Amino acid sequence: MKLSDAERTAALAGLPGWKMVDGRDAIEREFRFADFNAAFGFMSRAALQAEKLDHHPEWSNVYNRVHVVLSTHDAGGLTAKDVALAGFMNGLLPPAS
Ligand code: HBI
Repeated sequence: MKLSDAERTAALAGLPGWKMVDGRDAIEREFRFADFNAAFGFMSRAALQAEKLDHHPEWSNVYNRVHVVLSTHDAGGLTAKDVALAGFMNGLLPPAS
C-alpha cells in the first residue's frame, strides 16, 4: 500500500508545489488564493472529491490560504490515494500557479 521511495520521488516530480512533511511520510502544500471566497471554493470542490475517493485531507484555512497535508492513515504513510488527491487539488488551480 505505501509508496516505495522510487514511487514517492516520481509522484512528487509530478506534483508541483508539494513537498514531503519533515519527519513524516506525508506531503504538504500551501495554497494561496485571491481571497477567502476563492479559498473556500477550492476547499468545497476538493472536499467533494475527497468524499468520492473516501480519502480525506488534513487541512487548515486562514483567510485566503489553505494548508494541506496528505497521508493515508490506514497505511501509516503515503499511498497512491494521496497522490491522486494532490493531483486533483493542483488541477483546480488556474494554469499559471
Ligand atoms: N483518509 N487520509 C485518509 N486516510 C485514510 O486512511 C482514510 C481516509 N478517509 C477514509 C478512510 N480512511 C476510511 O477508509 C476508513 O479507514 C476511515
